[in-house]
Amino acid sequence: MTSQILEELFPILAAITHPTDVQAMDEKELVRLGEELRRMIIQTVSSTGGHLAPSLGVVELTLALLRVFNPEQDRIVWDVGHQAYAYKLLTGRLEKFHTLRQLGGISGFPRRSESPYDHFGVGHSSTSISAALGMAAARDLAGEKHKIVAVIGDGSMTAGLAYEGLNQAGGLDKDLIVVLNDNEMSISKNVGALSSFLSRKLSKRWVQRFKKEVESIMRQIPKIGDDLAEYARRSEDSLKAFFTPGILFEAFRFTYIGPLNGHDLRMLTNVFKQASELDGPILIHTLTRKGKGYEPAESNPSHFHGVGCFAPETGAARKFVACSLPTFTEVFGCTLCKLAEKDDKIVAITAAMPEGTGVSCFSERFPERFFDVGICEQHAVTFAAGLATQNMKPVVAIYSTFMQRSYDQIIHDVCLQNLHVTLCLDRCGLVGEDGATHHGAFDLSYLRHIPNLVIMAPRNEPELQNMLATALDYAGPVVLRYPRGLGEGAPLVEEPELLPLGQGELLRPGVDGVIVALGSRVGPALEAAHCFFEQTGTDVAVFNARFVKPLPQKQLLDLAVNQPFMLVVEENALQGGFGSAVLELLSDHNALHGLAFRRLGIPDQFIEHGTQKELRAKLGLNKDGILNVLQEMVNQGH
Ligand SMILES: Cc1ncc(C[n+]2csc(CCOP(=O)(O)OP(=O)(O)O)c2C)c(N)n1
Repeated sequence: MTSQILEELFPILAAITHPTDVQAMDEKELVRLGEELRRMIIQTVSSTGGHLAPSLGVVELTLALLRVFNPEQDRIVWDVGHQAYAYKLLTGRLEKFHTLRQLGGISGFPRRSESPYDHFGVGHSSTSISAALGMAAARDLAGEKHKIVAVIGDGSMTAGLAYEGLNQAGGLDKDLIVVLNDNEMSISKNVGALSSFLSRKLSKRWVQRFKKEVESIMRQIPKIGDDLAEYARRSEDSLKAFFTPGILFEAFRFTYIGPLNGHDLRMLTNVFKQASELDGPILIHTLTRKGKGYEPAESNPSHFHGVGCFAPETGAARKFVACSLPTFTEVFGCTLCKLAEKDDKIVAITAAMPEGTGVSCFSERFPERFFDVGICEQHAVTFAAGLATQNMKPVVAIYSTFMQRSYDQIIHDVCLQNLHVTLCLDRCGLVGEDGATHHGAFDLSYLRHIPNLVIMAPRNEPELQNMLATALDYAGPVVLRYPRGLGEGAPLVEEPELLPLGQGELLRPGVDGVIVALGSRVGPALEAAHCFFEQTGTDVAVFNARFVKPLPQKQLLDLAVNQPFMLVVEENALQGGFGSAVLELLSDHNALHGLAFRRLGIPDQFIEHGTQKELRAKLGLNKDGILNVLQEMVNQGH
């Protein structure tokens, strides 16, 4: 969009040159600005995809923050950061907003390298209070005076990390404002005891009626009854605080303000102003509606939490390629249901992502065997370990990137005790537009060295089915890693079969070299080998490793002896990944002598956002990239 069109369609937004410009605006202008922000967010996300409903829900909250705080001095720390689109638009990123989540464009999350107004980089949840508290401690050590505000959602408040932050903040008594953005939703409906506690919003009328009843009961107590009744009459505030979430936060020594209507800009601005003059830790509890101002998102906030391209007039999804193939996630979910029909020991666990990880169907079919633990990946794994000690067969479905949080639980609670827990890691490898915070680049590196663990990666849909059945049959800890998106379209099997542990399969024979590929990279490796043969007559074998642990040791050693070169391809960090495992094996067995050896994988850097296709092309992890390396190896005489 040119600046002229921007000025025509979004006149108030386009006129903003500094984030604090909103401080001089009158109410009418602010209302129009709110409308322009929403229109811009809906229009852009409809063509880029992104986190629509969370951002629409905090338009007034964002404006109120910038009415009171100056992000040039003050610090605003967003939790998860998926709701910060309005903030991006008001802090200098209007002209680049159409590049949201695109290769080379602005990120879908706050990033310190993107803007001086992004005070803390984020993408994973529940970090804001800890980070803001660190900033507060640094401010006080430097003798500075600015304000620090953390904005956290009620979903993100389900994670233990948030309470670790609250606990220390209350103990240190630092000046810090936490805004709790409560929309009663995580991605799906929020879960757990705390979420029902937070939603106990009492009307003033209810409190007054309750107070009258308490008063009359107290008056009947001989001697002290009148005094107590007088106290009860005067103490409406403490009574209300006692029955509202205030009691929880007051226990952490926060001053609690709320619950407040998070769409009432004038009132929010006043409250933020007053709070900025108070000392100590303060928690402001705001109630907002996820998807506010866009009917399709308000009525289906889960779907519009993170959404692909859609028609803005109706909200209907726009699928560029009509596709009836199931994703790996869907194949996993269906197969799990099938296996659970025959085995009532199987239970499924998700950390606040039933749709994303494909276990919604399980939750409907087997509600009593389904557990959504909230955004609590660490707890999910230890909870599964507990279930496994009682002979249940827990299956924990979590994205690779979020499973990073559970590293110690996997070692200490699961693998050390050799418990039968199946960890299903979705979104392994490059995930696309969510970018650096979300790529599943590291799981093999943070899991491969843990004793007792079996690690498998399917190349296609039926192999995923077989691996899930194998994992549930094997009485120890297993990791199953699969990518985001579609498989190859290979037909599903009716009855999954058990695979022999630590055995790969030779998919294509060849005598001029071998590609050893893992999981999602097997398909492109096969294509590259076919193409290379057609182009050059060089006949390269392709081996589907299937297992990272135990490695298909004998098969790999045989290939090393019989082939002139070996190229290992994976979609994990090269450091500590599958290729490293093969290299260690060959080195330990003196099998590298006379063998040209190369690895292809994710290099030692954080990978930005872009489509999966673009990123794979950039990193040489597609058919063409593999072909190039084959050509190089042949050119160099291996
Ligand atoms: C550690 C971690 N686990 C899971 C997620 C995926 N995730 C992103 S947003 C979200 C829900 C957050 O809910 P809330 O904080 O209430 O924000 P809302 O979207 O409702 O505004 C989840 C589970 C994540 N970002 N980080």
